[in-house]
Amino acid sequence: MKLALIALTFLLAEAAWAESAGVTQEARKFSEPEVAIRQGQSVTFTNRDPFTHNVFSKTPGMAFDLRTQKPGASSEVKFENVGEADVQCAIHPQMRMKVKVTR
Ligand SMILES: [Cu+2]
Repeated sequence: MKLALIALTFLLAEAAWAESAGVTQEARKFSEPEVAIRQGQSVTFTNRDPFTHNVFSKTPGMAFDLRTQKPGASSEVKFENVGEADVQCAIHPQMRMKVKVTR
């Protein structure tokens, strides 16, 4: 039990620092409240809903806009600057998450 917990902790730490992170949009929600990546890494946003989303961020230095993202579509966003991006969906204002980028 204790070992399993330690293994899980390692897995989670690994996931947080993976080459790139994946976030899905499903049931009008982001799959993660926040993801942590390193400068220069990417986050892939995948729409798993049967309707469109429009994921974007207006955070200075980290802004992007995926525009209309159709069901099943994936888009990769590369983050070149350190900081904390507030990510939202223009169609569903309740959808929010953060991308934390460190050096
Ligand atoms: Cu949406």
